[in-house]
Amino acid sequence: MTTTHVTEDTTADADPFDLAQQAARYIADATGIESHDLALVLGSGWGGAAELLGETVAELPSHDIPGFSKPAVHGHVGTLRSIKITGTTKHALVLGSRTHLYEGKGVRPVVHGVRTAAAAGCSTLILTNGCGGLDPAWAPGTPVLIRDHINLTATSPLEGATFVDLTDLYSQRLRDIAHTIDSALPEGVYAQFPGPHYETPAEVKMAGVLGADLVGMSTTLEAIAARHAGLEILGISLVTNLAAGISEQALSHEEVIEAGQAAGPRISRLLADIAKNI
Ligand code: 8IG
Repeated sequence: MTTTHVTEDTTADADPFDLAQQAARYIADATGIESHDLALVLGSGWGGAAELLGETVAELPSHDIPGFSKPAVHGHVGTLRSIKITGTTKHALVLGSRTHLYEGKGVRPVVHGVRTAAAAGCSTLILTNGCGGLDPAWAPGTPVLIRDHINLTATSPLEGATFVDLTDLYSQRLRDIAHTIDSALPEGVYAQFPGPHYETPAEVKMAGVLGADLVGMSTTLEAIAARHAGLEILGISLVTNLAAGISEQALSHEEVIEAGQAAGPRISRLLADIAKNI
């Protein structure tokens, strides 16, 4: 007798764009908001930003939405919120957690949230993250606008002959808006490593030689999928630690969480002010 192994995951084989459409349909039905305008992905340290954006219309556990899975990292919030942005007629979709490439589920789940945001009507996407900084002048807690990225994951969210232009991937127009809120916001190039380990000092040095100012484990694959889906993108990193070898200190996840919490009120205000002006 042969036994067949049947997994519960029926989404793995689904067309990723169909799955995003299903998720968007679910969100429209569950929130009562037929079309959203703006999506935000909240990374490490950015969890408090949603409260300042406006009035929460609905909050959905992410794992109830087609194609979404439970968050893997402590400190990440596994909900999706629909928020009416104060002082505007716009509705924001706030993704409180992301799936990381290092979870080993492949690239499709990593970019499902972004594709869902596009399917839900969003035209703008704000990607945030916590990361390591290469510039010693950027103390833990410093927010940095992403000007460009280096994708060191050796993969892409796009499949087949999908040749997408990534010039001005991180919109100059949106960076200009961010600078009207805080003209002193620095800009940098973000390099995505696969993780989950942090870099060695030699890898950080390599990233610097290649032109990176920030090192992290997210964002670039999402930005690529977002551009493909037609979204205009703003990326903001929170430097939660100096990258390995830039300071004498070893890296710890606790330190990362603490730096995020300390910077929380300031960066939440910043993000809300930017979102209101988009
Ligand atoms: I928070 O120093 C955070 N995420 N790759 N390196 C990488 N990811 C990070 C880091 C870091 N800090």
